[in-house]
Amino acid sequence: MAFSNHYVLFIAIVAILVPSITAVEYVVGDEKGWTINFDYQAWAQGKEFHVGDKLVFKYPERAHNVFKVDGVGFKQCAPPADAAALTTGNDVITLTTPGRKWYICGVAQHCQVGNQKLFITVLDDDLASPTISPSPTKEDQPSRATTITTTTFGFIITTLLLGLLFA
Ligand SMILES: [Cu+2]
Repeated sequence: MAFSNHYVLFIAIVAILVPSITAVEYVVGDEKGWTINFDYQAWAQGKEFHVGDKLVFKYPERAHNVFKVDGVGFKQCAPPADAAALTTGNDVITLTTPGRKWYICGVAQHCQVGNQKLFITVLDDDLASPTISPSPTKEDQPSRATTITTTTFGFIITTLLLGLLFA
């Protein structure tokens, strides 16, 4: 039966793509990007970071970099000796595990003096979802990146479905 085949395919596609649709891409610092003299704690406040979401660090190449550090490295503005920095100027970090995450800039005194450091807590969706209240906080955080991602995936799904229907 052609119809039931399509139906199974449809369910499979939705099951694969739904987590991608709901993932949020956060441009750190929004239009200011990753820079000095910006309050990244204020920026992170009120945002909910979930496993699967992405952080995008944007800055002019070579002006800054991104080190993922631990709590001590964050406090001391010191990346681990063996750590490699992200340096492309458009560094995307996917939040793959829940818990606390720390990021600093390792260029000159940007972290110490310029306060170029970010601390976030990534929520575990498996634990968080039953307790999520129907509060209107989602409306506070429609970033441009989210819209673009959702639109792109919506387009892909539509295209796939049309392809299936007319196959
Ligand atoms: Cu910097």
